[in-house]
Amino acid sequence: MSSPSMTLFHSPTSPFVRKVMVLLHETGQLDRVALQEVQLSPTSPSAAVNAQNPAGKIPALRLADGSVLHDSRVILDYLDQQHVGDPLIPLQGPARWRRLTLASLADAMLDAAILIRYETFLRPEEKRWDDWLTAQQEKIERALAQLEAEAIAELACHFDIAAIGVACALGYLDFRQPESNWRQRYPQLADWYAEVSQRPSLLATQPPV
Ligand SMILES: N[C@@H](CCC(=O)N[C@@H](CS)C(=O)NCC(=O)O)C(=O)O
Repeated sequence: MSSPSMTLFHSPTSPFVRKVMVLLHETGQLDRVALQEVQLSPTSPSAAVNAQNPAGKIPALRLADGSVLHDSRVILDYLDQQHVGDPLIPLQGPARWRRLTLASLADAMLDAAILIRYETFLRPEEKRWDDWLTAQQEKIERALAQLEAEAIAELACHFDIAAIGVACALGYLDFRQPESNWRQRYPQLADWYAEVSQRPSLLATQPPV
């Protein structure tokens, strides 16, 4: 086994990092990437990450030549072009735009869920803004409703970029919003997730309890 040629700035609780890890598992590339653990938040940034990604966010992926890729969408696209199996991002045609749009919807759920996390965990209680929190939660709810109504068959047909994104988003809801009971409101999504969450790539990348 050769030594890793790339370095991923990593945290086990980041759902965006998890997407990258799931793709590495699914495409057999785990041994190509060394993990550099970092702890960060918007109010306690990581100097190591800032030096690689001015946005101060993870994931960031340093390549063998020293160049750095971010954000998760770019990293997934890059890594999907580095293996010989079937691509997890369709190369062209309507499938490409549809699967990327579903993946983007999953990212939007994550953006909202992370903003909620920062608002409730980082921001001092007297400065919290309930209407803003509700608006973020509504984004998640609308996305879940659309996935339930329109995308179950598409998610079930292929574990690709769209499925990775949605699975990581649902996993993050379970991790940070365990009281949300989304399974009751979206039973088809719940059935799909129950099945895919048994994949080795998702089992191996679960956030810590
Ligand atoms: N759009 C980015 C979002 C990444 C992101 O929000 N990462 C969080 C950790 S889950 C982060 O680094 N937060 C630190 C900050 O916002 O300063 C991506 O897809 O990679």
